[in-house]
Amino acid sequence: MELPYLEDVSPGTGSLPPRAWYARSDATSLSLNGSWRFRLSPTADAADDSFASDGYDAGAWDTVAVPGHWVMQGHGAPIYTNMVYPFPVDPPRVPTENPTGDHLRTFDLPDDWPATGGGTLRFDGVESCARVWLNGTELGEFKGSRLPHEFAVGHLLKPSGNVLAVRVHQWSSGSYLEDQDQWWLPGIFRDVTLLHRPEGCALDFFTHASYDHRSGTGTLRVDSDVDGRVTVPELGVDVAAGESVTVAVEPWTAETPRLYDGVLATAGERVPLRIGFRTVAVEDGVIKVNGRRILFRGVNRHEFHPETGRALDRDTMRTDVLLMKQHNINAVRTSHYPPHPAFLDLCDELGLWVIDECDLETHGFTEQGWRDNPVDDDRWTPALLDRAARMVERDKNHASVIIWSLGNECGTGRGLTAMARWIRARDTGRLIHYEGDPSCADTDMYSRMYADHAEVERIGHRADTEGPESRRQLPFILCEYGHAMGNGPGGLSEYQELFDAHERNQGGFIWEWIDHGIKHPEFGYAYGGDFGEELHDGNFVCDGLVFPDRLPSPGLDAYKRVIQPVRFAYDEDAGTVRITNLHDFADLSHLSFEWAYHVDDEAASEAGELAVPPGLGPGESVDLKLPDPPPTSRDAETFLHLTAMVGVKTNWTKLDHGVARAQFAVTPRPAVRPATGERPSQGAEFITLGPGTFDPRTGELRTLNGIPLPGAPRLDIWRAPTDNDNGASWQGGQRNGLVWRELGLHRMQHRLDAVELTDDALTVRTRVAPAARDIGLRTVYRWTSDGSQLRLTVSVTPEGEWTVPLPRLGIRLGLPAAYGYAHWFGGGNGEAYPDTAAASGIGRHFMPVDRMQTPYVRPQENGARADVRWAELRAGFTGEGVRVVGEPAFWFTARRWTTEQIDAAAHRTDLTPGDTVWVHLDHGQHGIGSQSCGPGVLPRYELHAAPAEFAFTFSRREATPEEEPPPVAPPPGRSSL
Ligand code: IPT
Repeated sequence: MELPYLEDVSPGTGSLPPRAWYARSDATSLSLNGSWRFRLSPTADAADDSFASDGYDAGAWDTVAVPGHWVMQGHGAPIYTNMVYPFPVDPPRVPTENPTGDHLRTFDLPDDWPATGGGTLRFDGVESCARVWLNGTELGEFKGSRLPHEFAVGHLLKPSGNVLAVRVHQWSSGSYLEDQDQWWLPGIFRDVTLLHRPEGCALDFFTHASYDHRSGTGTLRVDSDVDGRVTVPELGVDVAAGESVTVAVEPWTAETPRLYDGVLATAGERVPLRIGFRTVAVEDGVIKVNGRRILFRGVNRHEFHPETGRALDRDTMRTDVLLMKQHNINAVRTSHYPPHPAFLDLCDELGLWVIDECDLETHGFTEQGWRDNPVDDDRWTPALLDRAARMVERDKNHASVIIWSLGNECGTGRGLTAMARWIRARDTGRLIHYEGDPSCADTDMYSRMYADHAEVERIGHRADTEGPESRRQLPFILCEYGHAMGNGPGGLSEYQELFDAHERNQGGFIWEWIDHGIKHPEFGYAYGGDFGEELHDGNFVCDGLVFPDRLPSPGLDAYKRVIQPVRFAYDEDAGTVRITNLHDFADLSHLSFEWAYHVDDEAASEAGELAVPPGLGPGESVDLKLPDPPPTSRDAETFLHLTAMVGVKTNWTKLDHGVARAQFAVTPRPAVRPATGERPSQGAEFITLGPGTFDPRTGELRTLNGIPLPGAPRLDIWRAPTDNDNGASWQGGQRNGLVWRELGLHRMQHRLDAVELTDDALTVRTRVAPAARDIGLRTVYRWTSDGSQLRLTVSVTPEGEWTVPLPRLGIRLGLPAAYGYAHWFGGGNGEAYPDTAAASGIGRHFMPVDRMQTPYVRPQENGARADVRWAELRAGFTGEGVRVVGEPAFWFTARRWTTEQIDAAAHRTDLTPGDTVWVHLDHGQHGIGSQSCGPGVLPRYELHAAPAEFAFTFSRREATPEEEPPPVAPPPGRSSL
């Protein structure tokens, strides 16, 4: 049976050979973006193609914006699946129900459109298969959604009334090659442009610009299909295309993105060139650029916008690059397809290493043990080679692109080998990446995703003995790690240590940059299943370092600290700091340094500039003497703060932007004064002890300083499981979130054993345990007072066999809604958990309780602040309130809803503030880890059920009407900018 074009395995017919992409030349062009006529049909052939012929009246059709996806514009709906195909696997056939969008646009040529020459029609991206007509003549059809396709159309153009018709099928044979973990979003989602092609215009050209770090020279050769001259005025270069020239240059690196403007002039066209000189090679088993080892501090970036899907405007692309740069990120893997080419222009200009990945993934074939996998079937090889060529030809002139990636999650096969061979023959100046083949037969590096720390350490020692010997000679990267789904990822610092310790471990790319939550009137942000999909993978699509609106998450703040390019090490005895430049190329001349001593919560009592030699080269260290710390009274704490800020004009951030910081305790935390001596008294209705009144029957605290408590303090071990607590089904190890629930840790019962009054204390003895289990926690609350303060000591003794870590261990209490302003001395200002605390700095923080919430798209445990010495909840910024001092320091969380409500919520909009401020004072929190698609919590961050004792001292905080209200802290994530 002969298959129709959308189902045959060919990449298409009628288009021009792929070539270099450039935004503008002196040739005229016409953008065909804008409002197009649109008609949606349920099947590929429901409507005839007469709409493409001259004179068709589409006046009754709807309209859509191009670039755009029709499913984001009210026609049909998005579908989210991770690796399964949302249609039967029967390659290359696709379902009869195949949403098909007919697009129509009429246009006139502008008045200055030259009368001579040709024209090229360019589509930068159409998902997944398009058939194209101009003025009634069929041009051809194509697949390869995130790749450009051009057609020669000069002979068909008329001055006015041109009719461009495009039929787009959601499903095609190409869909089998595009099984990336993302929303399925059909449509013409990138630009459509008509390019004038003057006589003698440029065709394809390839800029080769290498750098010899020994001589400090660059060698330039621009190969061009058409004769021409290459000029680079700044370098005095004026040579024929194809001719090499060697001159002294400054090299391009991601840290020092030096570009030289040039021109390729053919007889009929002048094409601007942006040239970056750099040489990429593997030497001694290490990836080197310009002779130096590089370390990827990377992210995986999908193209995503919560309202327009993968149709991104230039501002959004720039925002992404700027946010990355501002968070110390130096590399992007364009998971899992070539991005809009303008994004790569930004990477060239602002400086990011790029792994450019081909638009290829066949992950769904794992469901059948990779049987019939297109990448191991010669019939599909032409389509694979077409994709490789379209990526390489389009992007080959970008300095930022240093590695080509064959695709993602395709298993193994001959087709991949064919792609690698073709790429190597075409481009000898870059390396090849592919993760899915452990033999590394086709690649220049060994790459893994989600390998745990122990494995990365083994690999670092080149002791990964399970693979072929040849692989151990290769450099290593983690193309995906640190799964940023919901709260987390945890354990990044420990990976960074392994990257720093082993030359072979050249860093990695966090999965992933952005949550793909789609803006939704009811849910806030929608994820898989919210559009009624039959088959979907839920919120697995929300696993980014930035929220859908690009607000940085605490995970991004933490990552910024973990990868900061300056290390500070304080030697308390010597009174010195060692500063190490962790850049790969740059010295420190762009940074200014400061030291400051902060005494307790007061402003710096001393601060000054730190005279770091600006010429300190990459990898070099310097020891600097610090001024002596100021004298500190017995009840204050002193911290040394060290910061590195941008001190020169840059194109990626403002002056004084913080790049690196560190904090060191100079004095120990002073002991907390004991609150004892007062005798509890039993009245008719209450037991009174200092500022507290208690229920004599239950021993529960009813009022504190006269404030009635909607929730008496009591033991709490439950947290709304995070995505990383719940883990992924295919991950090894115990999935704590599920085990906790199975054990019943979300419905602990509190049995009262005794309420005892003694001379100096009220003691309440309880046992806290889940129904149906013999495990429990003996819990004793001991209350004492000095008359004005009330101290609670909690002693916990586990009983039975606890085989799981505890989610948290602490107390929870409820305050009336008025106490909605938090003020604390401790870690902040953002969220932190034991293994995600890199960005948490001790100081005085102030925030409305509403601001302390981290808005994960799927609600889950969030918002804890680490190392808190004391916290206040005030009625108003300067109002009266409750003060609590912890012994030892504690995890502080406050919110207007309960853990149970978070646990029951599916979307942000399910959470609405109640009339209680729930306060968690935790002695311990279990770590976060990365098990939603990676390793779990490292042993050192597990919270084991073990005997524990901790105390909180409550007192009244008086209003301070004269106090200047402190500036309101920025929302989570904006703090580190
Ligand atoms: C890995 C994929 O490469 C990526 O696209 C994404 O799905 C990620 O996981 C999880 O969010 S594949 C996984 C099965 C290891």
